[in-house]
Amino acid sequence: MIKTAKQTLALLAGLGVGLTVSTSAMSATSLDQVMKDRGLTQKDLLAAAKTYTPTGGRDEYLAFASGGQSGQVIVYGIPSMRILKYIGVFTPEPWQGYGFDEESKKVLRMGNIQGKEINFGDTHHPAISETDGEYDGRYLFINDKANPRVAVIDLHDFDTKQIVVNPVFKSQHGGAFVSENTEYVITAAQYATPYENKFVPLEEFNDKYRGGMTYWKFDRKIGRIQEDKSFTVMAPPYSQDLSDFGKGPSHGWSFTNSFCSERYVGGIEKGRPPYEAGCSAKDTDFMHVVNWKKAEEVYKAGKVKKINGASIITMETAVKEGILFLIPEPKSPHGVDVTPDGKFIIVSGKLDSHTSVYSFDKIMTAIKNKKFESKDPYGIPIISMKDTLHTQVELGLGPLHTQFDSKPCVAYTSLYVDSMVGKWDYCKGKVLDKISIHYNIGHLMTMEGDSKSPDGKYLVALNKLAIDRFNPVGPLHPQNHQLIDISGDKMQLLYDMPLPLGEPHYVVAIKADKLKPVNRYKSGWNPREDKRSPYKTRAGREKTVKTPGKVEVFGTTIRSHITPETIEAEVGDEVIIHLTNLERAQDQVHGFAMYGQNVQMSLEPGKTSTAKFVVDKEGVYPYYCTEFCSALHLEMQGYLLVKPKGYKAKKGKMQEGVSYTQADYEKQVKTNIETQAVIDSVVGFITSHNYQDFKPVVALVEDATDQLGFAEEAKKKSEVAAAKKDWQNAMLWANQWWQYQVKTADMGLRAKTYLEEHGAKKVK
Ligand code: CUK
Ligand code: CUA
Repeated sequence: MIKTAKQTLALLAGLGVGLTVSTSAMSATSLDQVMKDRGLTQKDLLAAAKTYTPTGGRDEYLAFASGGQSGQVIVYGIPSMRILKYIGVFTPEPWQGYGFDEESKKVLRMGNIQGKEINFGDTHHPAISETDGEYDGRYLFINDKANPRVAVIDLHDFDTKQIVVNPVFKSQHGGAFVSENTEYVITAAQYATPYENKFVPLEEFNDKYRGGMTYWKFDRKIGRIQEDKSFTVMAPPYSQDLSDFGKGPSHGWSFTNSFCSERYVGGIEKGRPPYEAGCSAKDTDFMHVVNWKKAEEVYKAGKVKKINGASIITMETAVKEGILFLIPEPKSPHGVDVTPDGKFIIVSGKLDSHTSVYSFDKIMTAIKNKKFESKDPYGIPIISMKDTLHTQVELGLGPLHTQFDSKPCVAYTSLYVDSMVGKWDYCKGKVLDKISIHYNIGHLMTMEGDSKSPDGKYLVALNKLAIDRFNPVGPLHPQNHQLIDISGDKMQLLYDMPLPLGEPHYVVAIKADKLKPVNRYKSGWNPREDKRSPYKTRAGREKTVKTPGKVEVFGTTIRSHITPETIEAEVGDEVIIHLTNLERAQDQVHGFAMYGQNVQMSLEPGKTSTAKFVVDKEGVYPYYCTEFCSALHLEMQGYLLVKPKGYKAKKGKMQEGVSYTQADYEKQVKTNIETQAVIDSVVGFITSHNYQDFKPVVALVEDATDQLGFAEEAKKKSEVAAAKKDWQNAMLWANQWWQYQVKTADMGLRAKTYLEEHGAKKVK
């Protein structure tokens, strides 16, 4: 709701009277009538009541979904299923200025592949950082399958801070998953390739193409992955798929499954049967069991081979040191999920109707007793399935991924072919319940379902197809996330949420109160590097520095102007614009965009951002604020003037649209004096209450004090001009003085309303 300055004043004049306009009278229709009109059942109403979140209400959980082909992360609330944010990760995201300001370009360009700029990512699996096996809400990791990359998002501001590129893989599906204390983030190769960046004929697939698992070292203190402390365990070309870390008793171990362990190479164009035929011929594939603690020791002892600068534990070393083992698993598995107690590993083969539960204890016993059924062609010991299986359950067709309940032994598995979720007991090996979804489910997710203590409550089904569930919008349909209530014995479908942004493969949800994001930055902050920007500019210190071939602006934004309002350059100049948002109040964001330069900045309170470009054509380039930040937002504008080389300025005065008289000036001053009275009474209200106990109010008061200071300066300028009988400037400065007053009043009003609504106490 945007008020004009006059309306704001009118409201203020009433000082609270009529501010809390009562919500509209009760709707004329009864609940029964609404049910009848919309064809709703009691069951629908129950479902609605379980998800409906009244205005101003908050969600109990926040979900972080991969954005699939959008290369982003989608944040939404549960149970309301309201989307809260898209976080730019591997793809430019204009709203956040991601990929359009210099600071974020640096992050995006960390993801270059062999020098090439990549502006696309296929995000699959988000993971929240853990402490002691519990989600701690500090960081989020996400992988890119198309290009073997991992990104780090800091949940203190929901910004992408780092992208790392896997130096040896050429694809990377199985990530990101974190170990119990986020020591490592694992990613596994999918499509085997040579590790070196060179050509190797497909005829040498078995000998020269390799898969593997990379263990990215994460440094919690700095919140970044340390590439030089990360290592890769080389593996045969078995198309390693998903992974999971052990926890509790299985901490120190990780599990990665695979498909196409036939090592089949297709070639339709040469008359060979396609990949799908050759990759599903055997009955089983291999689960890779890795002792990563041991691998870490071996890496630290320097027993690695360097390829493309990365530390590689070869298969030979892995076998010799007892790091890598294989166990047959049902054909074409897609999920490998460690149970919350860390005792079992659940694998489902897409081409098998069983879900298999492996016992970590049994695996350890076999390894300790060196009881192997054979070796694979690369000398890796194979432990038999029957020695390690705890149980198998016939759940349904196309089982994929498994998640866990808060109730012991209860798991949920997605059934792709059946389009169902199966609820079952993995200890006793029995099916408990099934529910249909719409349609063809991939992953599913329960609240904090990857942690040591899942919360249960809700389950989200991430369906591959929506088909007929929503209004048609052309051949490309939105994705369908379905919310299911799992608090009772029977699952209940609550809600369909269309997601119109890529295909989110996986999502994780954390208790919302574990997240403590900031709502403003320290002044002059570069959030991408989490430090003070060298270009921080304070109010009154704005300047434009010209050097040959370069114009560098140190500017600011505040309601409602950008300083500077004109920038002059010559054709061929490099223009660098640093802007600091001086605001401190919550949600007081400005933006910056300009004609013809592909520039867009998001200036959150306190942030300093930089735009950089070369002006190669003369002309007039308007720029403006891109966020509707205030009543005079449209006036938050300016011009970049690009002159031809060697242009000589013509003599001339600014052409004014209106001339002002003494009467105009005096009228304005009278208004200003009345406005000041209003401000004084609002200030009186605030300072007579314990406003310092309310952080958002303190921020508003800080901003209001700034604006009032500017008002004072403008007032002086108007008085100086008036003394010289320069009524034009006297009137203009008097009006600017009033503009500052209006903004002061606006913030004061917001502060006052907040205090009233939050039960502030009178202190004097
Ligand atoms: S994957 Cu897409 S449904 Cu990338 Cu985890 Cu299984
Ligand atoms: Cu600042 Cu609009």
